[in-house]
Amino acid sequence: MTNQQGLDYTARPGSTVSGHELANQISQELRLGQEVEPSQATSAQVYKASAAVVRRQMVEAWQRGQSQMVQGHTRAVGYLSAEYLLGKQLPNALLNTGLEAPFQQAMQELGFEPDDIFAAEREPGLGNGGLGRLAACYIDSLSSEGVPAFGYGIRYQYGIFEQAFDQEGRQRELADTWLEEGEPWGFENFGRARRVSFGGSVVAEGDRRTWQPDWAVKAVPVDYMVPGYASGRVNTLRLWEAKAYQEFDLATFNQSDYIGAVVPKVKAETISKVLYPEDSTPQGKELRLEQQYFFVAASLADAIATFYPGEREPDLTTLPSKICFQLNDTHPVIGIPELMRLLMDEHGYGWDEAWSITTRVFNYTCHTLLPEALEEWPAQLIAHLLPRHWEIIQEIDRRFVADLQARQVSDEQIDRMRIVTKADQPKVRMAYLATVGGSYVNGVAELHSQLLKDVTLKDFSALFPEKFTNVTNGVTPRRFVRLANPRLSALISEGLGSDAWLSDLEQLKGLEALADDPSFVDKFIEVKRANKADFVAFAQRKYGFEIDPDTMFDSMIKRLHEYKRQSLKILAVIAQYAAVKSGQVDPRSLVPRTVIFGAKAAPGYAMAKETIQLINNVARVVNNDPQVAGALSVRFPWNYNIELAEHLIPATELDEQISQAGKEASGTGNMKFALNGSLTVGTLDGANVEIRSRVGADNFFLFGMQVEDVDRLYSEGYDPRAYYEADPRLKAAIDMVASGSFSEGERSTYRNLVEDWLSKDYFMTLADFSAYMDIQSEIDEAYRDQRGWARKAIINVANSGFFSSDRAVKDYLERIWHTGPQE
Ligand code: Z57
Repeated sequence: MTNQQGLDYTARPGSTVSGHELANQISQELRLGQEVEPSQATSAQVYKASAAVVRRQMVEAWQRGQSQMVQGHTRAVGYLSAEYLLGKQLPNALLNTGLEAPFQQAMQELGFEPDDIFAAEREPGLGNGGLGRLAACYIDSLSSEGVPAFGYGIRYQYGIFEQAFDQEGRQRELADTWLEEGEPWGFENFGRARRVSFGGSVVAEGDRRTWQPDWAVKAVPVDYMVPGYASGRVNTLRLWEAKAYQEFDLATFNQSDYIGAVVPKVKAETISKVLYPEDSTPQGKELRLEQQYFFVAASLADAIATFYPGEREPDLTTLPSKICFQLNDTHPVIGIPELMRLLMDEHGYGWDEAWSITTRVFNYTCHTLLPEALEEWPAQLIAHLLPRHWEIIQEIDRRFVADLQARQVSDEQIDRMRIVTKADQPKVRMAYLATVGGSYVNGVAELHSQLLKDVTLKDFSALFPEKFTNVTNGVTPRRFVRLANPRLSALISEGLGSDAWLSDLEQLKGLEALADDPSFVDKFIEVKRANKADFVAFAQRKYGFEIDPDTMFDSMIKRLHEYKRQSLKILAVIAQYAAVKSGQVDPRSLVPRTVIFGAKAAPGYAMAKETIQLINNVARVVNNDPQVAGALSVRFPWNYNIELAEHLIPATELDEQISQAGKEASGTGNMKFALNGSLTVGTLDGANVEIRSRVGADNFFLFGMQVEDVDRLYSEGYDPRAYYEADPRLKAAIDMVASGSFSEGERSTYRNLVEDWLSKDYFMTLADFSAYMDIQSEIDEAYRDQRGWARKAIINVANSGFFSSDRAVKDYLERIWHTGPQE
């Protein structure tokens, strides 16, 4: 039996196992693997045993896929990413392998609740936000499409920090101890360990230059299986762990220097110790460059060893037919000089041949428009840590400049385009290195790709237009619809007559006709109501919140960043509150809302942290004020992560995508919401543009300035204070913050925020405030008509099939990777 992609459904791992058989295997694993009687086992033990059993179900398909990949002739994809924000593995593995129903039966037989078992899993938070979650969606879709692929990254011992709020509402960061009690999915593959070296110098031997490093660590791969949905393919996510070659120095220990004896171990393990919590602004830290080189060097060597097994002098001119590497942002771009080094210094190729291979295997995805988010490494740091790479980068730059001169490019433009800046303290522009050293550069939404060509990489796109392309982001409907929202999934399958939409999401279009079918609309309303009730229970249990299910659930979940403008949302809430307090608005005239925020701030980002504190204190004041009780409440569940997203998105009715136009590269939360029947209030930014054009202007609450308006206002000279003076609602809100209403009378608490609003407001929150308030009234009007609202929501779902990561991966296959399913 095959599906449209010609994939073999019957090859689906696990699909032939009965519930009873699965129960036996789990019991056996509990008894023999954990030495516990099933009837005595804890949820954590059953979880661990279940994971082991499910893993075993996938082994055969995994091995088959691996050998087909090595022996076959289909170009594989190596996705190089410093982040993978995976979320829990067990429910996903069960769904993709067809073991969901047998597992339910098995749990019933053994006397456990599946949800209790799932709850025992700690989610691997090996990413910060959108970029890391995108990588996780893409490896799911690569497997689901049957494409031979590797995800390569770092197995951080501590992932994204756990967020807590203190008494004052400030963010506190705690270590994410996800490995505390072990973890059943990763397989430490010692046999594939690689040496990764650092430092030292370069020595000339005749006409050959070789690197003599002065220290090295062992990179040990921890392999995770990535089962495709109903495809029978299981790919590998290979996350590297850093270890010391000499873990323990006995001589030092014997001199009673117990700490000194483990210094090399500590130093080596530091490399994969912790995920950098910066999202979209780089931190120029030596350790971060060490992390980047560490995983990229190990991955490239691993890929070569995989495709040329046992060959001492492989013909690496064939490498581009074996694999291509996708650079997820600039973090892995050091791979370009590393492959040049491997080809020249280790395998004896000349520059031209090495360059021809290198530029054909690498492609680069840019995820940002913020100039400060493009990594630039001090040349001095690269020279110190990776002296041979520094030489190679200079030579790439020299040849590139010569090429530009040959094309009659002006000196001024050449200086703008140099990979290595001309300065006393030169820097290496990693985005430029990626653009020059690879075949394609893509942005992550239509608008973003256009702005890359027009602004960020303008000079490059003018000279090398064929390099530039777009792939609009996508999300996996398996995790974010099927698993997160089983009720809606069942309704969709009922409406469409099958569940084939899960691997062909454009089929959702068939729901459009049902938007005018009253009984379908009723069922849709009932699904949302039940999801809201679930969220209320979850939030009560987990956070102690008392949420009124009969309010509009209005959610803004994403990293805390000025450009995303959580400020705009909280100012609007404050303005509404102020209007009630001053008697201008009767709270009974409002559509009752629960405004829900989820956001982590980078630990060193002061303005973002002040915003978090403000939101928490607005929540404290508003939620305790009987005057607005029943009309307005604000909730800020801490530690926003995949689990929270999976609970909140299906329950949300209105989602906020309100970044300043031209700043959000794409956004992917917007897609998850649309697919789950939420309506968006948003600016024309990132992928919002494409969502709106697909779902239709009537079904999207658009407001605010567009990119051209922003540019114009900026060049005219933007004065935020004028907006403060002009709109009394805005003035009242800011005055309330400044006067200490949310800091027990203390006027200095939010000084930085208030000062910034009134004097800088770089992302023009104040300029968009009035339009934002006005659209909120329209939203209230629309919400009063519950059936009309549901109809719009259904149309959103029906027209969002494009935003599947399966479609995105197919676009990459066609436009960039030039490959497809394993043949
Ligand atoms: C990150 O999460 C994103 C961009 C970055 O440069 C870094 Br670093 C981290 C996000 C963008 O901000 C989103 O707009 C986009 O949807 C996401 O990457 C995935 O492309």
